[in-house]
Amino acid sequence: MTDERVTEDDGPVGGSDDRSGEATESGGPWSRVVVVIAALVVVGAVAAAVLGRADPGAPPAISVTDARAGERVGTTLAVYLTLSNEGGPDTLVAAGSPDAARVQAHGTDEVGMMRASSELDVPAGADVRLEPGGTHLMLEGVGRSLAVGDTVPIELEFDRSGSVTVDAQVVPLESLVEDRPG
Ligand SMILES: [Cu+2]
Repeated sequence: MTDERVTEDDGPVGGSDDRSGEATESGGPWSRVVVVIAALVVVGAVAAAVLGRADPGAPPAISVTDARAGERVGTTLAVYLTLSNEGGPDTLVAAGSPDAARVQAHGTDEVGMMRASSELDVPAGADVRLEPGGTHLMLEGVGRSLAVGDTVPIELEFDRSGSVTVDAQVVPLESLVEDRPG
């Protein structure tokens, strides 16, 4: 009710008067500030808990979606999928399939050459997309004849999450080329 006195504090004499008056009656405004700060601290803590994805010490929580395989070319076949991690960081360290002699992660460089990579990082809170024209899983030595609509089981081995199995559905090669950006 008398808060305007604080802003009217422009005279040297009146100023000292106002200040002494303030000291006795200003518990109100200051306690309000303390309440606001306390509320902000609580809101921040709740937000941090809800957004736990940012905590590097949290266990990883990986889900695999959109798994699809190109048609077999010779005895090789490329698999694309999305790794979503709602938890702390993890790394894909190996992959396999009962339908293939070997499964490797392949990156694709600027000139379209494929390079094998032994590990694939899945950072905290990240979506890692393996897409046509980029990183994929290369199945080599595929013995079974796989037609469009068939599924290929893929076992993914993560450093912290352990083994995750996903079925990739075989799709026409043309549908993968259409996905390719540019
Ligand atoms: Cu490849």
